[in-house]
Order: sequence, then C-alpha cells, then structure tokens
Amino acid sequence: MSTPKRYTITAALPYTNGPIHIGHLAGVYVPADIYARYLKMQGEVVVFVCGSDEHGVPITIKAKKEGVSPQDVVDKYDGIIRKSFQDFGIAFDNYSRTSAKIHHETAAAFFEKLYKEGKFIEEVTQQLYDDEAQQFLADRFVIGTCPKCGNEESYGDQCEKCGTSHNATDLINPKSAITGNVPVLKETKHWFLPLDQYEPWLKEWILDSHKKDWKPNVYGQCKSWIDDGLRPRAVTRDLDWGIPVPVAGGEGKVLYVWFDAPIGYISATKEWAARENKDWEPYWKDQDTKLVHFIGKDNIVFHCIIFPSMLKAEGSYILPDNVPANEFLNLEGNKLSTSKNWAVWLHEYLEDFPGKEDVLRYVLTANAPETKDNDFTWKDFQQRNNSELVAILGNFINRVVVLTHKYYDAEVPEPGQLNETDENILAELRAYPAVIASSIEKYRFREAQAEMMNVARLGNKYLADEEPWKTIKTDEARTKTVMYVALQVAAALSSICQPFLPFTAKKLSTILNLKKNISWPQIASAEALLAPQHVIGKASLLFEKIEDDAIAKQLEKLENTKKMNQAEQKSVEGQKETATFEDFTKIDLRVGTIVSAEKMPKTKKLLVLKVDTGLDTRTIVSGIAEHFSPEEVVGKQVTVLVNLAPRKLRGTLSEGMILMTENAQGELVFVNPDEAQVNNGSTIA
Ligand code: B3M
Ligand code: ZN
Repeated sequence: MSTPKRYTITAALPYTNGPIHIGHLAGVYVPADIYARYLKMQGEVVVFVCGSDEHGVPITIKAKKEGVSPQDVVDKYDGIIRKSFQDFGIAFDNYSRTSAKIHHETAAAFFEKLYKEGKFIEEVTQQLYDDEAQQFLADRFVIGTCPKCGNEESYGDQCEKCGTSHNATDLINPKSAITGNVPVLKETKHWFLPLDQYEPWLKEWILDSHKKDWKPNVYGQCKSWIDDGLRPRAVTRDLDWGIPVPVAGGEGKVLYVWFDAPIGYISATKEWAARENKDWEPYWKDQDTKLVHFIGKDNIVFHCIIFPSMLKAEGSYILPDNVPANEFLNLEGNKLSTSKNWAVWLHEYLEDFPGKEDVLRYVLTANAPETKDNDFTWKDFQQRNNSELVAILGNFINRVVVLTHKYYDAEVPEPGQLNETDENILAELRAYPAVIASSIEKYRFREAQAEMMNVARLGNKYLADEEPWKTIKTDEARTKTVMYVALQVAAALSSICQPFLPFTAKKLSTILNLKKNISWPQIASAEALLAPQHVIGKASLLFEKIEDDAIAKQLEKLENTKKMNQAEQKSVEGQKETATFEDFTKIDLRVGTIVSAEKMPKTKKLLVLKVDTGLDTRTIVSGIAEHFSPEEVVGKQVTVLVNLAPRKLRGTLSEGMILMTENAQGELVFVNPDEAQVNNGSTIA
C-alpha cells in the first residue's frame, strides 16, 4: 500500500466471561494502544475500535456455573472490562458490545447478504448431541482429543494447544462438557462457508503477497492451515444464546460466535461514526484505508482465514493489511488461566498500585511476547520499575528539573556557543523519532520502547559527563549551555514517551509547563523545543520505588491461589462406583505401628516396612520413599489394610497396605489415628 489515507485499528473483542488480565494486555491491548496513539500523534486519520464479545459458549457456561442468566454475565463483565480499560488508558475511539442493537443488525444483514447471493452451502449433517442435556454440542460444549496434535482437551471448534480450528465431529473421543456423557449423532441443518473455494485466493493473498510483511508466527500458522487443505465451516449453531439466524429455516439457531464477533469491529466503527457525525464506510471500504487487527495467537485462524473469506465473499470490504498477533504471556512460569484464577487481573492491579498504570504498560511492553511466549514475574516488575523507570527516566527528569529551579529560578537559560559534545547530543536526539517510528511501524514495540529509554540514557550520560553541579562553581556560561541542552532532551522525552507511557507524558508536560504538545517532526528538526526564558513547572517525581513488601503481597496472593486450586482439585475427584455393605465388610482395616523401615535397594520409590499390626509383625512394601525417609516413619501409627492379597514386589513379599492421602499442598500424609493412642490391632469401621 502506498501511504494510507486512514487507519482502522481493531483490538480483539474480549469475551465477557471474566475480567481482563495481563496476558490480554501484553498480547493485544497495550501494543494496539501504542500503535494507535503513535499514529494519532503523527496526525494520521485513525479509528481504534474494540468491544465486548458477548456471545458464544464461554458466556453460557459461565452463566450456568454462576446460576445466573447469560445477560447478567455479560452485563457484569462488560462493566468491569470497560472501566478497567478506561482507567488503564487504553484509548479506544469506541468500545462497543456485541449485544448492541447496531451489532445484531449489522451481523444479521451481513449473513443475509451472503445467504441471498448464494455464498453459503446449506446442509443437513450429523452433529454431536447430548441426550441428557437435550442439546447439540458445539464449540466449548464438547471436549475431546485434537486430531492434529493429540491434545486431550481440545474444544469442538478449536484446539488451544496447537491452534487448529476444526469441526466438533473431528474430535476423537468427544465428551459433553455439560454432563460428561459421550454424545450421540443427530441430524440438523446448518449453513457453511465453503472455505475450500477460497483456498486459491487465500494462497495468493497470504502466501504470495504477505510473505514478507506478516510476522513469521502468523504467516507460518496460515501456511500450515492452507497446506493442510481447507474445508467448509459451519457458521450457524443450535444454541439459544447469540444472534438469531435471520433466514427461513433458521428458527432456534444462532450465528456462530466467530461469525458475528469480527463483524463487531464494523458495528463498533458504525456506532462511533454515528456519534461523531462521520461516515463509517471509508474506514472499511476504501482501498486507501489500512486495516490492522491486533490479536493473540489463538485467534489467528479467525482473523487471517475465516474473517477475510467472509469479507471477500461479501465483496465490498477491504482486507486486513496486517495481523500482528503475539504469542502468550505466562505468569511466574505457569500458563495464565481465567478459570484457575492464575492471573494478574487488571482491575485488581489498578487498585493495588494506584497511579502506576504506566509501570505495568512499561513492563508488559519490555517483556512483550512478540516472537515467543514470555514470562511475567513480580520480581522483574519491581526490578524494571526501580532500575529503569526510577533510576533512568525518572532520575534524568528529576535532575534537570531540580537544577533548573535551583540555578535559574525555573527559567530555561540562554545557551552559549554549543561545543561538539552538545551538537552531537542534539543530533542524536533528532535521529530518535525516525528510529522509533520505524520500529513501531514494523510492530516491534519492545524495540521501540527500548529506544525511548535510550533517549533518557543519553540525557543521563550527558549530565554525568558535563557535571553542571560542578561547573556552576567555575563556569556559569558553560552550565547554562549544558542545562539548556538537557532541557531539550527532557522536552523531547515528554513527546517520545507518549505512546508508551501516556500518564507519564502528561505529568512531564505539566512539570515542564508545556503549552502545546511537541510533535516528533519538531524533535527531528533543529528548532528549540524549550526556548530560553520559558518557565517550567514544579518538580515532582515521575516514578517511585516499589518496595519488597508490595511484591511479597502479590506473590502471597498467587501462593494462595495455588493452594486453593490444589484443594479444589482434591475435592472434585468423582465418587467411585457404589460398594455394597458386604463389599465393605470384606475390608479389614487395622491400626498398626511402623517398627522399622529401610529403603528397597536399587529403587527410588519403595520403602520396606515392618509393621506391628497387633496380629503379627509383618513386611509391607510401600511406595513412599520419595516423600519420607526411613527415620521419619519409624514409630508412626498408621492405618493398615491387613487382608490385601499378599504380593511380591522386587522379590519381597508385601502383606498389606498402608493408607495414605494428600494434603491441600499436594504432599503425601498418613491416614492415622493421630494422637489418639490406639492399641495396635484395633479395627477401623
Ligand atoms: N473473543 C477473544 C478470545 O479468544 C475472542 C476474540 C474475538 S475477536 C473478533 O478470548
Ligand atoms: Zn491440537
């Protein structure tokens, strides 16, 4: 594309089945926001849209779990998500929702047009059905083995492990997520988008035209799907939550969530345009518009293959110019998970760290999973705040501002003749906007942000080398020049940091008492950013140190989550088959005491115990050596199953079994009569 006339920037619509966490932010919203802010600063015409994704099975499942209606669920999370984005400074032009009337209308009209033009295949096929729940099992209502990678917990429409998108009937060993039953097959009519017909075009459009400009992870995934061969995809579902299928025969059916959700970008643009008195169509239909989708890697197939095929089928829309999908962010070494509560939730962060929005933005960008999965740790968060934001950027600004107040009563001094060092610093400064812009335009946000910090480093080094606090005693003229140059660097930073650290940029503008924002072309030009005699504002710290106890608190929160998950896992283990009373009376449980213990030679797991059972002292081989040393168990009173059929383990006859369980931390513990002082041989019943 030659220079675009305008930009349509979209960020994945979050499912309203939970709040936003740092994984969403790092993968999608922070990079999208940096990109949109950057373009707007350059004076480009931009619309940046997002909204709540309120349909689909995840919402219904959440509603069932919480015992409320799907509408209650989406209202609750739409509210939380909307507010947290706003408080965090993600500057959408419009944040809409797919339950909005305008979206229902837009999505239904889109479907209808394709239907009327014969772009769908209408077919009665066998679909998975849960007899007990009396419901078809689409998407996340069914779990089974992924035919591609063998992941045993793949969903009906997509495997989260390998990203493959498939039909529910492709799953091996499917099980209903509602009842756990094995589904049966039942006939039902649906509408399919014949992706196979779009294959030749997709090959040309992606594999030939976007080989160079799409990220290798995105291009690679697309190539692998196309190479595997595409098949027709159902775009309707037998569900009761969603947008009703608007054509004859569609009664009781809704649009597939991944059919309606991306159309949400269009509805959000329409809603915005109506509010702003603008025309939405050029943003979606003019070839001079650059459309960019920010998403996480699990959404690649939908944004690169399915949605573009829908747009192509419709015929009047532009296609995405790029889909800079990120990989995943982990938390303290483990995969982020909404259901396991393994996350740093945005709304909680904002409460725990008020005024520190930019710290999180900074850390997430510095660690962004742009080319591979990455890990967020609280230690790294603290470290990057204390030794980068505070020690480099904050420190530079503070020195400049404090010295300007002290030496010149807050007035920018008149510089003398610039020497070579000064000229070099200013020349370096002027080169930065182009360098940073080029990284941003290539979607390399961590690189771009690192260059922004280099501007602060440049300023710090200049001050450290020129030592105005020393020259003030010997050379007033030189000191003025140095402070003037340093103030130019500070002023440039207020603008350069804006896309990355918008709250800081604002603070810095106030500190420097800027009347107008400084533009990047201005920085690149030779003009003064802060003229002599300009009076700066009061000094105040841009960042503050984060102490150990704040970090310890967060780690403790995670530790508690871990414990709760472990406890929950225990309690959910299903009950076994019914045992009759006769079955039970066959079992002879006694209290015994371990009188000696030693490791079974050449094994890791086995201890050979001698146990006084009250009946006799017998040998029992127990697989607990990785959890207990022989010394630890001698003298312990334990529960013994004494009439278990004896068997030989590694040549030693074992005559019984010691009962064990796991505590909430997952450690093995004895099932014993505790401190009760029971005689050996007492029966347990
Ligand atoms: N709701 C996000 C997800 O997979 C999904 C994105 C829709 S974008 C049109 O969590
Ligand atoms: Zn898979």
